[in-house]
Amino acid sequence: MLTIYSDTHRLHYGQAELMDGKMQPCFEKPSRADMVLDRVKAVGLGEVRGPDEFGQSPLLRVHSAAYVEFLENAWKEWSALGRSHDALPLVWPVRGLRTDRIPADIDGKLGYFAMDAGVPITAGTWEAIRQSANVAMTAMQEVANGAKSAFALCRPPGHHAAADYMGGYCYLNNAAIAAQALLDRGAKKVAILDVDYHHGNGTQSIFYDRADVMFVSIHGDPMVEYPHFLGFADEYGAGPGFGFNHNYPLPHGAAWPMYEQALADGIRKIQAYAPDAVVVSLGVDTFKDDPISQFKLENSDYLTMGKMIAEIASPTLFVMEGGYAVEDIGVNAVNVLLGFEG
Ligand code: SP5
Ligand code: ZN
Repeated sequence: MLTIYSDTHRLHYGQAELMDGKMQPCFEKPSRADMVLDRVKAVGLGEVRGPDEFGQSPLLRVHSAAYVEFLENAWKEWSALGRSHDALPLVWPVRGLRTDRIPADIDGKLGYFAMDAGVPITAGTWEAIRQSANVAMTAMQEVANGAKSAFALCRPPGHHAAADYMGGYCYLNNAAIAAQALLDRGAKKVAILDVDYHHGNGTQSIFYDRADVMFVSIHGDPMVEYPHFLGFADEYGAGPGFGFNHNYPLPHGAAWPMYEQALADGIRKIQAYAPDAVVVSLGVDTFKDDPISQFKLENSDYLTMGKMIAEIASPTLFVMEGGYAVEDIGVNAVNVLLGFEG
């Protein structure tokens, strides 16, 4: 399987995030991608290539122009105030507050375009997120051109980012951008299977009212897990999209037997949909030793996961999302790819 990877991810390295009431070193850090790349090479998965440049048009197919412009200029506006630490949001327009105007100052904009404070913007963030989307697009192109599969080793991840907000370490929704690009290149139906531990709220919301993208997600129950405000089992889609969204919230402590049942059911839904291509939002924060997550998958379970995904028998693009047990992230992510290849 071809892997697309760019070193540019290193330009995005947030210093700290607020977790459990404390500022702590960011869990979403460059060594994550390094570990996955090392494993890709160690097992000889296949060629590793850099991304092509796709410019802003594929981003604007899923994100609003105002949001993309905000991402591009945020660091400039922040640092112009003499601030050299990460830009972070600190105020949000919740119930009853005005969202019909975009604030003019950067502190207001950060809150307007964010769902949480897990999204530091640094000097290199724009370049890194742009390139992460290019990585997804380049791997997408491979699948659009007839490859059975490809791996987009994206960093930063994307699935919490919606049309006009960032959150949960995510800025541009790489999987959604790739799925839309597959449709723009002739696919009639694309299924997105999100196996990250956290619900892919951004991806779900982007495609919620559409029938040309089916979204299936298995994740920690939002009653007790981030992102808390989306990802429940009764979210089936809206309007023409009704019946094309399927969530499988699972309790803390879920191990492979329970996970496998949800995955098998989600895969049956995708098979019935008969998509022209599948995009897998590949997070491996379902691992038993993940420092911020509560599922109990083992290294070998990821081989089985890959094998089950292969049974969909559709061209498949794997897009890297979360996973914070850095020692095991490479083994687990690449096990899915090896299991897929059989
Ligand atoms: C892409 C991705 O996986 N994003 C995850 C963002 C999670 N952000 C907040 C997690 C809060 C978890 N609280 C757990 C407490 C552990 N001490
Ligand atoms: Zn996650």
